[in-house]
Amino acid sequence: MKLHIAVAQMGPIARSDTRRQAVARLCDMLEDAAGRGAKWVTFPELALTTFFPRWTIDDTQELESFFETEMPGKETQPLFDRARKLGVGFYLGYAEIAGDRRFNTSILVDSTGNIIGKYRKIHIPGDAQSQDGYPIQHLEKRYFEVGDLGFPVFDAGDTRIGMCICNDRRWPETYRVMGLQAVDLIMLGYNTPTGYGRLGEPRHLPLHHNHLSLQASAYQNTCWIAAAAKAGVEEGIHMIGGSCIVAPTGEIAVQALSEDDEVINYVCDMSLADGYRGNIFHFERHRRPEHYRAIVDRVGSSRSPF
Ligand code: CDV
Repeated sequence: MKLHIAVAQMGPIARSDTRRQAVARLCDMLEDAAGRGAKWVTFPELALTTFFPRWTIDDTQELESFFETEMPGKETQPLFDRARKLGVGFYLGYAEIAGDRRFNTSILVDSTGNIIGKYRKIHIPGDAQSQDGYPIQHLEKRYFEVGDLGFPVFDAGDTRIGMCICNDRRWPETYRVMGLQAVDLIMLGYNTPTGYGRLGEPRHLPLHHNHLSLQASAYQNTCWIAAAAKAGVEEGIHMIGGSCIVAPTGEIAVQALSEDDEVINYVCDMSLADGYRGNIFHFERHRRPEHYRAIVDRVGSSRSPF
């Protein structure tokens, strides 16, 4: 079976940009992807606003202006309408308020404009308080709870689709839990700054680690991965691009070249996974879960330097 998919990378979104402006950009890229024949489009993490967790925001009203209370809401409805008109499904990342709980969320919307899946980010990186001495703050732990939905996989026609969000892509457990549910395609969005974390890290490394994680995971879990960045200089912080579609061979099939709004697309041969699933990664025959106890029993290795 062939599945034509697209990834819609976004350039920066300014703090002052409105939802209407962001949604118009998403609609334009949906149109572009559909025009090329794509049936699914992956948008970035927090695709409706700037990456607000880079700031300490104490004003509740301002903070809540970055969150969605309903999906679709008045301002996001046009994206759903456009998807239905074009007959294209999509993944969308956004900040969700559910009662008094806040999550970093993604949804899977089918080609009739219906939400068929929801995921809430599990690996929440960064800190709850801003850290002295770090040029880039990353305060997701201040604003988001750990997701409570696990890593579900959804049936979308003949394709089993899973989702994760940004930092999740660095953790092998993310993919293996979905691999064990026979996932065919994992969609994910990310916002990754250059220069976060280890001080003095060479500037090329974040992009290298991005592709390293995606390529190894697609191969080891015999699935396609569609990964969409928010890229470019957003509010003074450089965000990596490198949005891509990765094959179960571990190869990058296609990659964005710009750090701006850019659609990339690829006709995926879904049978590429079969050779691996039937042999080297035949899970039932070769996995040895009796030796993997530590993965669920232990959280860390107690060798953390801090
Ligand atoms: N949005 C993210 O989850 N960003 C992290 C940063 C903090 C490194 C990432 O893993 O890319």
